[in-house]
Amino acid sequence: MERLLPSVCPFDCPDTCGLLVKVREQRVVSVSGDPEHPFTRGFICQKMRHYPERIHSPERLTQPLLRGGAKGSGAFRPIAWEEALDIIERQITQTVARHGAEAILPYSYAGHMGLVQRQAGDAFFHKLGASRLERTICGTTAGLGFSHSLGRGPSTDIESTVDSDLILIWGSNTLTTNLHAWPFFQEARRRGARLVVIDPYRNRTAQRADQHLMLKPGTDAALALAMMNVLIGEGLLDRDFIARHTLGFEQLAQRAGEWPPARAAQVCGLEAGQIVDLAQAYGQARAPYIRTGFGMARQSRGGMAMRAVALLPALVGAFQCPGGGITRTTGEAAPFNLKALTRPDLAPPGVRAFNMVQLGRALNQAQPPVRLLYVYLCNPAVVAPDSSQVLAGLMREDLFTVVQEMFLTETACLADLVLPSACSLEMTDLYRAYGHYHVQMARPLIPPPGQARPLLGVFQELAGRLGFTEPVFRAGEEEIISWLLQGGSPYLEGITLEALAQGRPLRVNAPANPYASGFLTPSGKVEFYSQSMADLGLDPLPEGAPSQDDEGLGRYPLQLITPPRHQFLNSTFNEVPALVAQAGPAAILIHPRDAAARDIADGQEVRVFNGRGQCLLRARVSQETRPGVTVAEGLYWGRHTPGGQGINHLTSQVLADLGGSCAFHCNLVEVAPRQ
Ligand SMILES: Nc1nc2c(c(=O)[nH]1)N[C@H]1C(S)=C(S)[C@@H](COP(=O)(O)OP(=O)(O)OC[C@H]3O[C@@H](n4cnc5c(=O)[nH]c(N)nc54)[C@H](O)[C@@H]3O)O[C@H]1N2
Ligand SMILES: Nc1nc2c(c(=O)[nH]1)N[C@H]1C(S)=C(S)[C@@H](COP(=O)(O)OP(=O)(O)OC[C@H]3O[C@@H](n4cnc5c(=O)[nH]c(N)nc54)[C@H](O)[C@@H]3O)O[C@H]1N2
Ligand SMILES: [Mo]
Repeated sequence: MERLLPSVCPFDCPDTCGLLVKVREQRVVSVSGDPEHPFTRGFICQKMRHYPERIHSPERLTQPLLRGGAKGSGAFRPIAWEEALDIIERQITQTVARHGAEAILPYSYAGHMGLVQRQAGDAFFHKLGASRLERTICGTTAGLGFSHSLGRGPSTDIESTVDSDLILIWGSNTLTTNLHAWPFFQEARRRGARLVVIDPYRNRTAQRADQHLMLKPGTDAALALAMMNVLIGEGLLDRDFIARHTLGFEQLAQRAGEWPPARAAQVCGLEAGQIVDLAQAYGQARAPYIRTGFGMARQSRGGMAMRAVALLPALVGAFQCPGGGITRTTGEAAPFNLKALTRPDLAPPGVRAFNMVQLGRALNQAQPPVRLLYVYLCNPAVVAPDSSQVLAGLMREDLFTVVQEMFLTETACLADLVLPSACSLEMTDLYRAYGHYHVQMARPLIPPPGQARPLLGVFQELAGRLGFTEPVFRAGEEEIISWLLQGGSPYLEGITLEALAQGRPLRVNAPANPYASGFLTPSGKVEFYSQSMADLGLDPLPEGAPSQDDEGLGRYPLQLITPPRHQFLNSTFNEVPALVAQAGPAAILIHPRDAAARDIADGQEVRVFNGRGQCLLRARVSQETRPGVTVAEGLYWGRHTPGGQGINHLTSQVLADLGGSCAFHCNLVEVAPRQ
């Protein structure tokens, strides 16, 4: 018998799609988009169409595996769960006894976004007194930069952009990373809106835009300041909004005065006229809208870039008009009571913390050393920067590594013990999105294969063995979800367990315009001048100096950005052969001028290198990037590249200016024909 059942896409993407899953005899036959989900609207991405292949893959892990040969040799032997849990329990108790609990480090991110399973280990590691992990790898720089200007909380609803007349997609590749926003932007275009992409290369979205401004990476703050210069100089301002809702306009005007378009044009690699045109269009639009991606924030001065861009809507009063505004994330419209699950109160005070971007340092330089690394929902051997450092750390003989995974990823290959995990269609969870306002609960539709288990049960079992007795170590998924709903946020009014249990998407109670009643900054206003930045010793005004890779300055001539490849989700889907084939060989885009200067022909294998490492890639000589800028899309597993080394061999552990994220798109490299 065949059934069509609702579920939710578990991956780290703003769209968090509502799915319809066709199940026949405990196997998933197909996955499609829920036509009744207001944001999914009946279609899904290329990746998720391959989800049945992924979860029923012959490569899926079904048993615990214990290392049977040299570290990294890939030799494992299957063992029973009891034995696996015995080993972990013994490793934990011995490590704590000999070195203290801070010698243990959990390392997890967002392989699965369900709120229960994603956070399932937190209370356990807190109670244990393990070192804390600062989960900064993705959005903290973007988040802080934005909130210093506009405050915390949700930003503009993408569904409202159908009423915009000018859409700027600024450092986001909508057609790859936020696909379901596209129909809303297209609807706006049908009604007359112009769509402009601001991005260092001609990505999929730029190819379909009305205009593409191909700026140099890391120069967005200069561009934003020059736009302000024009808006102020030409009086294209909403003076009433500025007077009532902003702080520090006079100081901002002075700073923007330092950035005439000609100066910014030099920095950004654009024509002054292009900047003037963009500013005038923005100032004259009825309801201008900006979709900021993370791209501009994955730069050494990325927090400042995000802050500068986020100030533009206030100058023209864009928040006042339906369709206008700015979107960074909508996630904060669903402020679930996560602490009930993560229990930060269980952690002893003063425990040391590691920034996850600097895993290489944590494993190689921390004193006292990390002795036990517990990885789940993350693939640091591929996704973390400065891979040679990360891999050297994972190869340490005196490090015991546990990896809870669905596949033998490159991180799992370096583990001592691998635990097989259930996937989203095999467990209960609650999902919120960072690109829309709908929350949804999913229940198991099929059993996990073999002995694979959900994360929550594994951590609870370990907690039981260590004698932890708090209710969080016993509660089931649904009970935990009921705790997450407590917290009294007006946004969650009407979101009950009973309502969620229907399995349908529910819209949170967020206002259509989240800025209608002010801004969640310290002053309650848009802060052109930020006292909290001054208090941190930072420039209180937006500042236009470009980002740069200080480690490579003067040594390597080409900039390298490393955005996602369409067929992969970070490093996920490298385990689906059809998607690897569609993604094609791992490649680097290089401008014809730079290629000619290096005797590089299209299709040739090249060596890309800097002081941090190297990788071998296929050259794609193309005008889709600008002179001086190279682009390597995607997180290919190292084993899917000719040299066995992925792109993060070239990226740096140096933290961005605010919030401690990684400057993944801020690299200097050299490219040479492969000898
Ligand atoms: N298919 C697919 N979808 C995904 C992902 C994936 O891996 N694959 N990843 C998911 C995750 S975890 C996240 S966080 C989001 C990220 O999605 P986005 O918000 O789109 O962020 P990025 O993909 O990092 O970069 C977006 C664009 O920024 C550009 N960029 C790089 N440097 C600069 C700069 O200095 N200035 C400007 N203006 N642009 C710059 C890049 O060229 C790229 O086109 O996507 C999610 N969606
Ligand atoms: N160079 C470069 N590096 C980047 C980026 C970039 O743009 N450029 N993007 C960065 C960003 S934005 C992010 S968010 C990080 C993401 O980094 P990660 O969070 O590590 O992302 P993934 O590689 O998608 O997922 C990690 C693993 O989770 C596993 N997984 C999926 N579902 C489940 C499950 O239900 N149970 C278990 N146990 N495992 C599961 C997958 O098999 C996968 O191996 O990468 C960052 N790395
Ligand atoms: Mo991310």
